[in-house]
Amino acid sequence: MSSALGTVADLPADYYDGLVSRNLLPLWPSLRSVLPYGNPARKTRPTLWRYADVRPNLLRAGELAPIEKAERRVLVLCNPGLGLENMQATPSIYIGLQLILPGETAPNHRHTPMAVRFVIEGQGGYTVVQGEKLPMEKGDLILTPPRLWHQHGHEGTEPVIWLDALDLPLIYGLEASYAIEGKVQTVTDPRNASTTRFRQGGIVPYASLSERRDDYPLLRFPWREVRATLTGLAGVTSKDASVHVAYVNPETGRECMATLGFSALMLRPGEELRLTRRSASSVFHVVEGTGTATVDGQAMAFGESDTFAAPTHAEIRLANGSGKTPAFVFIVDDAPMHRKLGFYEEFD
Ligand code: 1HN
Repeated sequence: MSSALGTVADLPADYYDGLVSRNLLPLWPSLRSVLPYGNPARKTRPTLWRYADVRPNLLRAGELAPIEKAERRVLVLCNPGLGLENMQATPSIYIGLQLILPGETAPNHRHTPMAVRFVIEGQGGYTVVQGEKLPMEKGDLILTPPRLWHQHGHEGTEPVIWLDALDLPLIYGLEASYAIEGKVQTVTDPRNASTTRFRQGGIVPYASLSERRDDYPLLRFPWREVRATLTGLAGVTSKDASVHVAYVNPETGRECMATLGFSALMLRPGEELRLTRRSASSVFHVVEGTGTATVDGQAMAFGESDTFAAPTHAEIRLANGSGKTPAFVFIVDDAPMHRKLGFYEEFD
């Protein structure tokens, strides 16, 4: 039964002021705002960040902010609905575009938020995670799990730019976000052995069957393999099903990180797709192709390397702008967190 609840104005002013002076508040005037009926209140706006707008500003940051003065040279993709200063693409997802120039190194540290890198352009970049050197090619996904040491470097000749996705808004909101500085790591595994060990889905080192499972057995997912998998999948997927793969822990088959989830979608030539509406918020990054995203009725034309955000419970439609070539999109969402907390939902 829905009925209007009492307001602060209904209360004697001296009573209300007395509550406030004792650090107390009545719940009922605010109950509908923190717990609305039917749908959550959402401040997150469907927002598109064009790479053509970000890139020149990021390259300018390369001139304005030496790496020693920046530690990480990043422009943050801030959702205007959430307040730019809060650095949230969605309520739980932080997204930044990071630039590293030839010869630069970004110092070793570890922190409580988890991070992933998704490479946008440039050759020769690398991240070292716990001694394992992970090469960064366009489209590769690199995991830097919570509390693991990581540093970046660049052995190439052109600028390297990647997208960082972190669960920072959540961890900061928990007042649990902090970092520890470290000495430069010694590379103990120059060959990125984890990506060799788990080269192919469905085939794992035999010891995985009996050994204690690693929380993060695979730290780098090469785009070459993901793209080939999507292209193959398109050949065996019916027209009315989406061509969509998830990045998982190869030992458990479950999500590879605890809080945020990662997936890649192929839009076949001419395809128009309505995604299942669900409780999770998400960020989409275009790897290849052009098209239109319509999020809660707002149409946004996208091209290669553009990034856009969709709030929780959003209605999302994606249309490939080409009838001849496929489009590929990388997706970050907070579905793993929603699932673990017991409120993940899909609608219709
Ligand atoms: C961080 O550690 C990195 O290691 C990038 O490259 C962006 C944003 C907020 C907090 C930590 C990195 C970050 C970050």
